[in-house]
Amino acid sequence: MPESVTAPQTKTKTKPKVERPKLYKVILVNDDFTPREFVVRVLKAEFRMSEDQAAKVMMTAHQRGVCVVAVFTRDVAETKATRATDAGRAKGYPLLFTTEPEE
Ligand code: TYC
Repeated sequence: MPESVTAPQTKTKTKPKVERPKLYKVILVNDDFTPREFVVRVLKAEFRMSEDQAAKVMMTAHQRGVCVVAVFTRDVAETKATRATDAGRAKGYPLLFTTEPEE
């Protein structure tokens, strides 16, 4: 077959085989007992935030009740939320991180 002759195209579009994984928000919940500096320390350690980023997220939760920390796949979001919550519990603080699916 000459190079210019090609077989007829029978399929125009193929459904992508991979789907984007659903994403989950990690949410920081305010409380009246956990020290501000401790919240900032946990945000920096578990979510690799700068001092400035962590302070802003902490203050947003402090003033509004909750703040979205970051968005991850489900496993990563749940693991980080659990680790961050456990860091507070280890010090006797009621610090709470929850997860919630993105719309
Ligand atoms: N409200 C706490 C205080 O005044 C600080 C704090 C901020 C705690 C955010 C939790 O998610 C939180 N010491």
